Amino acid sequence: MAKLSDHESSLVPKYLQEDDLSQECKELIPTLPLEKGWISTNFHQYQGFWISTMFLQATLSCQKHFQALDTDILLVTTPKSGTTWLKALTFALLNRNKYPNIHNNHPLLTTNPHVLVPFLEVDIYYDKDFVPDLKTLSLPRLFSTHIPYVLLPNSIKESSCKVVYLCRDPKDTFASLWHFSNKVRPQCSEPLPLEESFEKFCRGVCLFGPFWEHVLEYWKESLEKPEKVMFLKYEEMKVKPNFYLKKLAEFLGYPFSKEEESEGVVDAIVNLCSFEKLSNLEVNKTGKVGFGVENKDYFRRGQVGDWKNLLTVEMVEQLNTIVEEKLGKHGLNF
Ligand code: PAP
Repeated sequence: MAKLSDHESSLVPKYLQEDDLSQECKELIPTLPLEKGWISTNFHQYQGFWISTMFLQATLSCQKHFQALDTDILLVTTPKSGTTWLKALTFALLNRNKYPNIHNNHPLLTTNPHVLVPFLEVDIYYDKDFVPDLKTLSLPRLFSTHIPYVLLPNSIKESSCKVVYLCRDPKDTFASLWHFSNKVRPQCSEPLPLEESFEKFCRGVCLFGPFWEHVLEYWKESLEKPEKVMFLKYEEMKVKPNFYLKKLAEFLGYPFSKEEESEGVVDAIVNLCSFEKLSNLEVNKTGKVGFGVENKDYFRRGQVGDWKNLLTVEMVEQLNTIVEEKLGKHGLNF
């Protein structure tokens, strides 16, 4: 790809700037299988997972530089599995004493959840020349990532930090991903043909895919180390958000007291973080997150089963069969 001039670079959102690569990445890329990306130009298959050029570089940088603390909390998802929601809920629960007045003055009322909880690969390690000092952050440090388990920095696996994994019915994940990709693709590009994108998703070719391998790794970890990895499902959280928020608080070591429950703190956090509330805030209707995606693009419908408005009967059968074969035998169903 030809290098952009400074002026051109300033017009292109950060997530589409792909020409400023580390030497390590430049040497690695030609050795990896290649596919066309959904949003970015390319995907590279690294240790079994399809990753865009810049996220590959950021993943390598994260592996090299990130030092987990025992008190850290890491929120993990495949893209479009409910990341924004999980970030909001976890931020609000950890900071409930700092911001007791949820209806006035709460950061989530004026700041997008992605700004409050940075992604390791999107916000922290994206730039090849800059490794931020994370020692000054207040504890517990809260980060998020889409990085597959196999590619996480060792210190995350070896420390006692907590990992919260949220997954979503792959049919809705695919639908959300397809809509999102069409919104944030470079302006001059055509919309992604649905059939072609679906075929790629079924082959595992999507950001940090295959979807099922990503989910399975964290599912197995959660079974082996339930004190370290908590596994949540979007659909279950939609049905019983209060129940799962309390479970999350217990898992993280910040349980709600009886007084807090009777004072309605759990309800207040669930309401504040609901799709209806967040998507209607001015901050989430305007503005952009640091890497250039518009805040509003993180809020579409926020429903379970919206795939029914997109997928054909044949597509549903095909995806259900794959998911049953890959995940059903491990006890994971949607
Ligand atoms: P990311 O992985 O790219 O960060 P993520 O937040 O997982 O994004 O994806 C957005 C999806 O979560 C959208 O789903 P949809 O396309 O099916 O509508 C978005 O609507 C949904 N979402 C965002 N905020 C919430 C929320 N507070 N509650 C439930 N769903 C939400």
